[in-house]
Amino acid sequence: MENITWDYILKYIIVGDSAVGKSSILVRLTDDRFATTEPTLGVEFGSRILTVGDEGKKVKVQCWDTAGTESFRSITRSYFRGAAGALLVYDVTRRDSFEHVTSWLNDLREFADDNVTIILVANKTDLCTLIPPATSKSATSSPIPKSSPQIAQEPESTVGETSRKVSMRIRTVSTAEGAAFAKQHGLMYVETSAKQGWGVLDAFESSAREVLRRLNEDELKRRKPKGVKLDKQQSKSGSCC
Ligand SMILES: Nc1nc2c(ncn2[C@@H]2O[C@H](COP(=O)(O)OP(=O)(O)O)[C@@H](O)[C@H]2O)c(=O)[nH]1
Ligand SMILES: [Mg+2]
Repeated sequence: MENITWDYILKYIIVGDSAVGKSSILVRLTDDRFATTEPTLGVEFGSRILTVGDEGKKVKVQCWDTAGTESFRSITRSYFRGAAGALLVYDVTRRDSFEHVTSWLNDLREFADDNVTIILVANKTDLCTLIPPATSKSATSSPIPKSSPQIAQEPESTVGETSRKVSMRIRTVSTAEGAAFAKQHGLMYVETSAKQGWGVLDAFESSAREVLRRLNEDELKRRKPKGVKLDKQQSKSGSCC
């Protein structure tokens, strides 16, 4: 019997085009493995307890993996409500999947709650990264440096140039472009490989940290005494005694 307790339960959704790796990201989150995935029909579900932030809060992430195909789009949208976090995924080797990010973002803005924390996920980075044999063995638990989730900063145009020259597949969306898009739209940004395990847990953990930060901020605002605002008339006639 599961006797692990948690401080928060957060609903997450994973959206993006078909075959960008959404189901693989969910399997990596729940089972920490890479498996052959069947195309998702409708929605799938998985959960995992993560330790988040300096205070080590236990957060149960309940994640809904949605189908990216047009025919399931209306079902997909119906799962958006109540999500605290959303992973918006594209495949760095498929430019069309990046171009469709705007449309997924519009869906999220329209159908998800206003305060949803969205992280843009550039997946399949292993396809265009040359992994040294020494690190490839332990790659499942060691994210490459650029995979650390971050609120998008100034794009670095040269990152990864060397590895791209010897890439197994051509990277069609650069780090700079992905990060710039995220920055422009106020999203977090992370590079991942569901296959190698790079960045996936970080994506959930750092966005959960941001969700908790926003929750605390809202809570503080609610508790703050409102004060009484006097109108002009009251303040003039309000001289003492
Ligand atoms: N090389 C590589 N392949 C991946 C990665 N993530 C998913 N895939 C493969 O991409 C295909 C689609 O993955 P899937 O998770 O089903 O995508 P979904 O349709 O977005 O849920 C499958 O063949 C996966 O094995 C990754 O990070 N790297
Ligand atoms: Mg799927």
